[in-house]
Amino acid sequence: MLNKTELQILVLDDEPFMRKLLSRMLANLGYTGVSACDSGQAALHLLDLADHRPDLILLDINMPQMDGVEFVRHLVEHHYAGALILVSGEDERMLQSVENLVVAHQITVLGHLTKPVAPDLLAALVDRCLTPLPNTASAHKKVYAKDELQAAIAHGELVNFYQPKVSIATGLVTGAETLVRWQHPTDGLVFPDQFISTAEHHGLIDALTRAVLAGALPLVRQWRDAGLSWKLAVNLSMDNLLSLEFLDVVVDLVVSMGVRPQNLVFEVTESRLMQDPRIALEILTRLRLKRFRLSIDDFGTGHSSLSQLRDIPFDELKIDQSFVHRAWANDTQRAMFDASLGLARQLNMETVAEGVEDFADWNFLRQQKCDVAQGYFIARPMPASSLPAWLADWEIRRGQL
Ligand code: G
Ligand code: G
Ligand code: MN
Repeated sequence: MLNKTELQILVLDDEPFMRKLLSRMLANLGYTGVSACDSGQAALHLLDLADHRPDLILLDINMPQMDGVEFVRHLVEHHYAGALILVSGEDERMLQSVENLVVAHQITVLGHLTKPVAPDLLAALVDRCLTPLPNTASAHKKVYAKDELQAAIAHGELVNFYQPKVSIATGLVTGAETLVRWQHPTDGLVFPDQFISTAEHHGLIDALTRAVLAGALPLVRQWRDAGLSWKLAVNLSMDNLLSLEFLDVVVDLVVSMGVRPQNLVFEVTESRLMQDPRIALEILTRLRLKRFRLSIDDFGTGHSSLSQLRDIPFDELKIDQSFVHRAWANDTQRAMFDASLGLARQLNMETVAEGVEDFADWNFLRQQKCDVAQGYFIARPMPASSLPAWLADWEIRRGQL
């Protein structure tokens, strides 16, 4: 890891005063390798000199010739491997969208600073360069072939994890969501983002969902036998809703396990547009008629959340984690959170907030009177065998909330 004298920092700002100010602040913090440029062109030229490659650029996004957004695109072309801090007088929303854009280019953004720059915030951000970052999404993920996944499903290599959901008013457990993982013989525990779309693409999603359900139903049965009315949620893919056979498979499985439909929730996300929505609509409506519960998942991120809400009789609305975590700190997010909550209430739906990561999130939800919370603050997804120990611990924690 680099230390303060080794780190090469470039300040890119068209205003001489800002260049001087930032350079001085950095020097006061003990950073000695600081240089400055007044334009994107000059900075790119510097970048091409092998011994002047910066590790960090403080980038002003409003510059007269080449603006910061354009500069970032050139950085990608120049294979820039360092980090960025965005500096601007623009409002928070604007800075956030530029930051999102930079992240999409797979450049590390340590954060953004609004002018006038506060020295302690600058120090906190620049210091992040000195500590190794956790592995980012840039780590390459293996893509699995159809045959391998098919064999895995057949051989029972898929295992269910469960993430508890709790009532925000009382802290009592209301149920859990089933999240599938693949216990791969050589690759270890593989997460669904690495095989669900493969399953959808190769027509394996019904077999996968059947395996998930078969694994989950005994747990619902166990809860029922213990006198608990917890509800277990299972994720459905839109591809599960392409043929009416799926409905019969689900109903047969549930009946054979002696599980009440009221205790099973189907979470549905629309990840892409459907060719024929009529079959999906029929399956969902008939599931609901049989008293299964329907939940609209990742609300606010799909293709047509509002029209789904209009057309499908959902019981529950899950507010996507991108609107939940830190909603209390971000006006835009908070507006979306409040709007989603209001919509759900008007439609008499139960509201579930996902991505509840800390006490501040929990407290915000409690004030907003959201019904149910799910997230790392309560519990991470875990194997069924870990649920009793978690519950014992939660019983203590919930008393302290
Ligand atoms: O924890 P996590 O990485 O498990 O979940 C990632 C995504 O995978 C979530 O969006 C979740 O909806 C999806 N997912 C998890 N289990 C299943 C499943 O059994 N079927 C489908 N279709 N999606 C699932
Ligand atoms: O089905 P859905 O897209 O809602 O899946 C939830 C996903 O979010 C899973 O990948 C799960 O592991 C993940 N998750 C659950 N709780 C949290 C949380 O508090 N924070 C974050 N970042 N992810 C979470
Ligand atoms: Mn879900």
